[in-house]
Amino acid sequence: MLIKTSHDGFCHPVSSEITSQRVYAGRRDLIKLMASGVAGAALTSWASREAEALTPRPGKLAALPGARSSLAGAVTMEKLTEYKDASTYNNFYEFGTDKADPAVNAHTLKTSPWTVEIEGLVKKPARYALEDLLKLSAQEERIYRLRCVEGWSMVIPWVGYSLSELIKRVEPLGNAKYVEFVTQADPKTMPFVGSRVLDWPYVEGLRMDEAMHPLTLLSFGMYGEVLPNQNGAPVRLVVPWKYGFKSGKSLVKIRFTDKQPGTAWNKAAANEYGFFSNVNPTVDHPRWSQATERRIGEDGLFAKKRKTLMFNGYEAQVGQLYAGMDLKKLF
Ligand SMILES: Nc1nc2c(c(=O)[nH]1)N[C@H]1C(S)=C(S)[C@@H](COP(=O)(O)O)O[C@H]1N2
Ligand SMILES: [Mo]
Repeated sequence: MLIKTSHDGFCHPVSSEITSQRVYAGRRDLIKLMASGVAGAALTSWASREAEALTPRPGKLAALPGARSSLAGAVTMEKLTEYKDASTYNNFYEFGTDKADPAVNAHTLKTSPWTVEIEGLVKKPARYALEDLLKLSAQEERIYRLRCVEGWSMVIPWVGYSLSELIKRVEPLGNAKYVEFVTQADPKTMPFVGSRVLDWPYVEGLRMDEAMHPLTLLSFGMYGEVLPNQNGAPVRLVVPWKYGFKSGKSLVKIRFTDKQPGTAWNKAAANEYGFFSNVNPTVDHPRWSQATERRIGEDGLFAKKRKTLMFNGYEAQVGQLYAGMDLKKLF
């Protein structure tokens, strides 16, 4: 049964309905686990995970479910960050520089209609309407750690598909070596575009092999719903082994180039924010250590800082991309 509401202009199941579907799916998994005899130790973490997945959400956004990803490394078993924290503690400078600003200000972002342009060194340049982009590949749920360069991290169930699915579709030319991500910069709806904190639009970039890596996620949702504006609606990148600023929000253009793109934070301070910006506990930021991090939601008086992991814990999956590179120089 699908319960529909009409107050916000589109139809979607209410959150209680989503919840019961999840509980149902969860029970089935549990029965399977019991039957296979591996319940035991797994059970506690399974139970706490399910409890986490049931964290009450606003339920005001359209449902965007995805099948749990089976990709190696794409699902961490760590405790999820509360939806409330993930959606109220944000970096999105177009809406202000305080962590609380985006949640307060981003309601003005107009996410429909939305198009993403694919241009540059590709055989098939295209202009995708969001609706078509959403359907280009099956939506998956990936539970990724995201580690901000400022020293905090979250664990978020993102919904989307590998960026490589889109890249294969547009057929990059042989001389395409980098991918540039251009994000929305609309001074009418984004109050801080026009301020001088950054050079707008916010631009990011990846080397082609990084962009093609299956863990690089083109994301449309989180916690089973479409992205809230403050998290980069309607479409953003999530590159889990790099500092958070590499994951551009509210993408409008993806451009294939033969030169390393000039990126927003690199232009602002090249000595502090390198092009690669792989999470690396052994390479300090010039003004602070990167060896430890604070997990958002664990910041009580006695909460211990966590050790930051090489490539944010994704070394087995992505380490090979950087074989032979001096990561102190190419930070
Ligand atoms: N367009 C745009 N994208 C952006 C930013 C930004 O200011 N503008 N901030 C980045 C930074 S510094 C981080 S840590 C992540 C935060 O993502 P989240 O708010 O969804 O956790 O978004 C990144 N993407
Ligand atoms: Mo960040």
